Amino acid sequence: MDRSVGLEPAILHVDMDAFFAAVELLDHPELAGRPVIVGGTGRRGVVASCTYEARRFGVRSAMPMFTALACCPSAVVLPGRHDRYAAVSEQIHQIFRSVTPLVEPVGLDEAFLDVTGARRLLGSPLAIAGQLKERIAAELSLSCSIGIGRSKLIAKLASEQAKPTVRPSGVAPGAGILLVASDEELAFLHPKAVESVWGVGPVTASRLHRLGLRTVGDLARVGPEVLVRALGQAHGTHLWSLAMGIDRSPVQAGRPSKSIGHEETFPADIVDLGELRRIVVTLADRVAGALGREQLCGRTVTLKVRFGDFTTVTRSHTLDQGIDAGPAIASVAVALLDGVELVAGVRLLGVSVSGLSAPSAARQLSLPLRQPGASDPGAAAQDAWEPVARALASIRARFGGRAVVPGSRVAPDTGGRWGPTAPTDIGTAGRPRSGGPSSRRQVDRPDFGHDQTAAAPNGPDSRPATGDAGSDGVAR
Ligand code: TTP
Ligand code: MG
Ligand code: MG
Repeated sequence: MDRSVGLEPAILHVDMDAFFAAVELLDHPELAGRPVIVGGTGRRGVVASCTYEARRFGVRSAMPMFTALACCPSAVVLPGRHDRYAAVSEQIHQIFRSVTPLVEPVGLDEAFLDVTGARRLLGSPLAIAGQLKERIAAELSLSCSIGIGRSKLIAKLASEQAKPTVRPSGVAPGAGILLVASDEELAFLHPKAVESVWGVGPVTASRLHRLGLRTVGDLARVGPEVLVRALGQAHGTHLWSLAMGIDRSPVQAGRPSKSIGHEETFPADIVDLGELRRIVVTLADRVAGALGREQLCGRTVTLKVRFGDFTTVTRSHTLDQGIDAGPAIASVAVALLDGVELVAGVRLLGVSVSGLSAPSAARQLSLPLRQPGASDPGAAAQDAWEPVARALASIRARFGGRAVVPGSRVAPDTGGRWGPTAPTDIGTAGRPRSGGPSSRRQVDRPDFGHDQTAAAPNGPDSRPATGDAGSDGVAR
């Protein structure tokens, strides 16, 4: 008999503390206690992770490195080693999976675990969290924070609250584990800023602020109608539910990365369209390589263009069939680029593919895709190219744009990244609306100057996808 039937859901959110920086400290124990920053060391480098000691001086993730060093000139700055973090991440996720198969990874350093059914064997959710924390400390010498609640929303916010806190006077250890019981949920949730809820990025937040709504409690009190008027039906009702503590999004076990992408920040803004196209092709190639390694294909291609003033445009197109070949991804991404009004020099370009699945056997038979210009592609390859051709026609019809160049392999490496190339879960940055192109314009936070696009870690811009992504187009 399943004794978990009738039990309240118990969801854990586990997030490593200062993950990249903590891994660096493992390998450089002599730096313990020092402010350590991991990030881009170039002129436009950005902080990826920093120890809590560095945070005492005001250093934060995503801060330009020159600002971080102005806050904390004594900081030790280390370039990232993505492979190392990925290896440690795999060990962490193995520990998660030893507790329950219901693990939803969110980026490298965090996951949701549904332990509702694990209680029978392992004890209360609090006991399970304690065992997890101890194992991660004992086996990996790393520290994590764990939130426990009935829903992913509450668990995530609880893990954030369980983190160490930083004051100018020093770092105070956090609770480490925080359980929010169901009858405490609203008291826990309502004092929090609206930005702490999924679906509230900078654009939504400023709309809410204009209405005088600053806390989650304000959203709950004002009622769904006001939120629907301000944000539209889907986003408004969803946000109201969350404000009432209602989040039924399940822990999606074993879910593959929501998307795979690469992006690149340039040492100087680029205005030349030809160069931008070539970079898009290069990025698409890298995405294809990452898809190949993970044996995935994806239906939605998203292009991200960030201008020198940080204004960011994301454009997506969903094909009627998954693709995984570099030229196919490149063709769609270049078509999307051609529809973007290049109002200023471009600081960053990103290409990602989402809507991931394993390529179907039928599709694999038709590979390789026809390379543009190839003489006799063969019927099968032509079939495989068909969805791309349809996508291009549809993108041109929708966005207009310049002549679409073929996705040829011209690949100057423009550099400017701080870390090695690696596929990353880029959350749902610019999450495409299904079934067609989408375009949004936003000003958002600085990039990290490296390949890892918003990796669905902490922070209001990086929530796992739950329901409506809202109108911000920021990573949820
Ligand atoms: P986070 O879990 O957000 O941050 P953290 O683990 O460094 O610190 P915290 O204790 O607050 O959880 O992100 C996990 C890793 O993802 C982080 O170590 C580095 C990477 N990352 C970036 O590269 N850029 C970013 O802007 C953020 C937020 C994270
Ligand atoms: Mg973390
Ligand atoms: Mg995280």
